[in-house]
Amino acid sequence: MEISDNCTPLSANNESRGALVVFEGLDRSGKTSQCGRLVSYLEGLGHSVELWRFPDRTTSVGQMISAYRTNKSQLDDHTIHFLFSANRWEKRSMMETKLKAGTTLRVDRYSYSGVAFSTAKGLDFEWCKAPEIGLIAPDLVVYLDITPEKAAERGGYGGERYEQLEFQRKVAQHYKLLKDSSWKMKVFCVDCRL
Ligand code: FDM
Ligand code: MG
Repeated sequence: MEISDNCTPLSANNESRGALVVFEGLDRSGKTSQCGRLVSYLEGLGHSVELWRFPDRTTSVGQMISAYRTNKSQLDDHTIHFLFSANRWEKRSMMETKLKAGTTLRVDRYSYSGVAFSTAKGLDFEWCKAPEIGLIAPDLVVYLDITPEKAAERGGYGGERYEQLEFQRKVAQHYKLLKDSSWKMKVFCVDCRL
């Protein structure tokens, strides 16, 4: 079963609603710069668009996640998995409100990161997908397809818990298992324009 099957489609017949566009990829795959470009492009076309990212560090759950990621706290793998998911749940109603009001959300990481990173640690696939059931289904997932080796060459690599080449290789394999019909694979290119 695909992750998007677990998520709730948002009134597919409502043409005035915004789109939920998710960017996924390894750490240092270029999601953040691609995301800025897409937002500027859509704004230029007159769309209402916002840039979101998960984890969202502004919430109290997000701060617990930040402490874990920077090795300031230790948490059981299952516990941190739930925190990442809870961080999406606490933004769900705001996400629905924005989409229904016609705002397009371009989101840096979503449920696919949650499952790819936790299953790369060895957690069970079905168990990892379960807390995502009921989140809003993306309209499009753009996967930035950079190799783990190429990502590791980029500046500042290694500063965070998950930025280890061996681990990122496993994450890349697990991402490939998640690919479904909502995905568009995008080969990494520093100068690419969306
Ligand atoms: N990450 C991110 C997870 O392990 N699970 C999740 O649900 C999410 C959203 O946290 F290494 C990982 C992926 C990445 C780190 O992401 C934070 P950024 O994009 O590097 O800030
Ligand atoms: Mg990162």
